[in-house]
Amino acid sequence: MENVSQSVIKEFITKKAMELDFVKVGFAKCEKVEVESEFKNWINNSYHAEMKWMENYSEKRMDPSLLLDNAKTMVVFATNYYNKNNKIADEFSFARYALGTDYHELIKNKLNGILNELKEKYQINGRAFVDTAPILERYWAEKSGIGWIGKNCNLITRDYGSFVFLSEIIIDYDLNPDQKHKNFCGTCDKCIKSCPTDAFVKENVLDSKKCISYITIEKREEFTETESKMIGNNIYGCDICQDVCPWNRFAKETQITEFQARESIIEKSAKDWLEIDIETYQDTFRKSAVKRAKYSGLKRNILASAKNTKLIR
Ligand code: B12
Ligand code: SF4
Ligand code: SF4
Repeated sequence: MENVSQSVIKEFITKKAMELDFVKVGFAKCEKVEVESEFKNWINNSYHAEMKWMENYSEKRMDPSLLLDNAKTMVVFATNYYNKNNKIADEFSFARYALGTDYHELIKNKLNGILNELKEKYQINGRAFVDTAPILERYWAEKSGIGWIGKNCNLITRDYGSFVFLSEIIIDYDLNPDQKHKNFCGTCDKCIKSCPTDAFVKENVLDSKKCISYITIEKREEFTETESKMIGNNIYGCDICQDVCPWNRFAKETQITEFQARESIIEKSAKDWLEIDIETYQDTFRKSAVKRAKYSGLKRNILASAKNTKLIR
């Protein structure tokens, strides 16, 4: 490739991303992370609970340049998934990110589209990642200037708040890095104070064992008595530490139809949820991230929530 400046490639990627409904793009040098000790402490304190997979590929997580030959640049993308209404059947709460279609494949296809054009037009090679790779996505989003890591651990953007998915491409081409984002939490600590289970060990550090999101999505076995009570009325995931964040006043309803709340989810009554059978579960959650909790997991969550809200004894 000759005579193509870095800014042309950056502009090309950014323009493509906007056409594909991403709301933010940022660029960082792909190299070792600067938070190795924070991450290792998190694992050593077992704050990852039973998510044993968080212990794997440590070398790559600490240095994502090992994920691609001749890796040079980490490009980070944010996708707005905000849905205003997450009160289902009035009695229960559901994490907004799971009200629509599973984001993994949808976003990866878009990133692969960008990569194909980069290869064709500029002979640039790369790999796309969404959520599941050993990449500290929030760290890279902050470093590439998309937003900052709030005290609630979430990546917050100034224009859209924190209800954004993160994803990346790593490419074998040097591009000017953007500046790390400034932190705008200030003296606020609403998220820390509002967490119903006291899951924050301190600012920026979450003990997954106490987090409703972990308990309702990742935990495989039956609940202990304490866990049953901890989940309150949250039947899948938890948005509380984001709902209280003042920056989420800037959240805007997503324009991506696939991420809008499915009617089959928001229109079910409390009775429908309590009586949900495996066929209805499969119909309602076809191509949905909720499949991660499996039918038995969701049913377990519904029963515990229904007891907490006194719908059943
Ligand atoms: C494991 C995981 C979880 C676990 C653990 C969460 C956690 N806080 O780590 C559980 C199951 C609990 C979880 C819950 C949720 N998750 Co999750 N999860 C992940 C996953 C797969 C890995 C995260 C990770 O590496 N954690 C390890 C910790 C140590 O890393 P970290 O939180 O990023 O912390 C770093 C920084 O905070 C920094 N740091 C540490 N200490 C300090 C101190 C200071 C002062 C500073 C500045 C920095 C700093 O160093 C740490 C290591 O780099 C990512 C995808 C990915 N590959 O990154 C999605 C991801 C983080 N999850 C996501 C979502 C949407 C959620 C939920 C909102 C879902 C829900 N509604 O129920 C909740 C939010 C809970 C919360 N408050 O964090 C999104 C977040 C998008 C965003 N805007 O931030 C991600 C990025 C997935 C995606 N591709 O979009 N998740
Ligand atoms: S997701 Fe819910 S339980 Fe987890 S830290 Fe935030 S408020 Fe607490
Ligand atoms: S609630 Fe306050 S402290 Fe927490 S993430 Fe939002 S701005 Fe930061």
